Formats: sequence, C-alpha cells, structure tokens
Amino acid sequence: MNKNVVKFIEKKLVRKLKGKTKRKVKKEIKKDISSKIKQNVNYTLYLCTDRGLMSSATIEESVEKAIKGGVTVVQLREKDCSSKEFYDIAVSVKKITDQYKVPLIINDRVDIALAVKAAGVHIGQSDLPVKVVRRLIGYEKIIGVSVSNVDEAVKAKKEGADYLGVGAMYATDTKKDTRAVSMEELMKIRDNVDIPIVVIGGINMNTLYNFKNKGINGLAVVSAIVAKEDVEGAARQMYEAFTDSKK
Ligand code: TZP
Ligand code: MG
Repeated sequence: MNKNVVKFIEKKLVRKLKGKTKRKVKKEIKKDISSKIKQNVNYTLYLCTDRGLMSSATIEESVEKAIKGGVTVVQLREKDCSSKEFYDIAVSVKKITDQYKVPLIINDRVDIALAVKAAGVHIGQSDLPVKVVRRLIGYEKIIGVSVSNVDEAVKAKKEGADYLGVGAMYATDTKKDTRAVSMEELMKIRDNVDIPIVVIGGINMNTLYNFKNKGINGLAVVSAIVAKEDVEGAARQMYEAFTDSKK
C-alpha cells in the first residue's frame, strides 16, 4: 500500500475511533478507503463498446486492441441482447479488463455488474435512481451517470454518483435519442460539480481538442475507436492527442 494511503487511513482511524463501535468504525473506514480508491480511477480514455459498429471480429478483440492503444476504462454497452448473452459477454470481457487492470463498467444493468464483479455501473436519466443503485450495489462500486444539464449533474452527485458522462456534445449516428449539450452548459457543470467528468457524443480526432485544458477528465468514445479499421492506433492517437503524452 502506498505511503499516502497509509497516512490517510491512520488519520481517519484516530478521528473515527472516538466513541464509536468497532463495527461502525470498520464500516466507515472501508467506505473511506473505497472512495479513495475510486478517486484514483483514470478516466482519460473511456471506451463504450458497440458490437453493431465494431470493425473487429469479436468484442474481446475490440476491447483488447483499444486497451493496448490507451483506453483506461471500458464500459460494456450492449443493447439488443438477452440477459444471458449480456452476462456471457461481460464475463468474457472482464477477463481482458482484469488482465490489463482496467476498470469494467456495465451499462444499465446493476444485476450484471454485481454478477461479474465489475468495477461499477453506468446509468442514464431513465434508469433506476442513483440512490437506489447505490443501495443495491454498495459503496465500493463506481456509479456513473449520464447528464445533459447542470441540474441533473448536481442531483447525480448529491445522490452518490462517482463520475458524470456529459453529452451529447455533438450529434452522432451512434445514438439518436440524445439531448445536445453546449460548451457553455458543460463548463457550468464543471464549475458546479467536483466529481470526474467524461464528455460523450461525437468525440473524435477533430473534436477532442475542444475539451483540452477545460478541467474535463476524459473522453468517452464509441465509433471513433471501435469502428476504425486500426482500433489500437485510433485509441493511441486519441490518448496522445488528449494527454500530450506517448502511450
Ligand atoms: N450517449 C450520448 S451520445 C452516445 C451515448 C452513449 C454515443 C456516442 O457515440 P460516438 O460514436 O462516440 O459518437
Ligand atoms: Mg441507460
């Protein structure tokens, strides 16, 4: 364990031991450690999968190539499949994300996230409320929430979201039923909410420069990675352009 984490736990211990039961203290410390670990998630290049769009023969191949190129988080986002199929894919993709130590987030489905021991779940405005998801999934798991305005963002954070997906920043063929988010609204969200933000919707090599040096933690991308012939190269190019560093 790193020195800072040990120091952090010691400090918390001293403060929390005062007049509390051992069980309560243990629970609170676990909660604090989880939130510390969750704060260290690297959201720089956040891949959302889409089997319908991918250039690769299998989703496993698509995810592995993307990770090799620099993807730091993978969200399994598979619409139009049965629970069993979604579960099977999740088990299989989790083997790859575990191998590369990349967090796996499951779109929509709390049950599948729990079943495969994923790092967390991503929910939208018409999914289960954040509070309910938190109660079901526990404080150790990551909850990401899609938002399109500052009110939704503030509410999501208040109810326990760990990060926000803000979009759609640009119109995209990947998802038609989106609400447009202006740069002004994005900046308002950034100023009012202190959890990590990834931008989504039409993020590619032309648009990513608009989000540099604006306090945005990462780029959430579907087609500009999975649909490209060279998935690894596309991810690498985006990672390097956004971070100004080599991958
Ligand atoms: N939510 C808002 S836009 C979007 C989602 C899932 C799709 C983004 O896809 P792409 O191909 O990166 O524009
Ligand atoms: Mg959803």
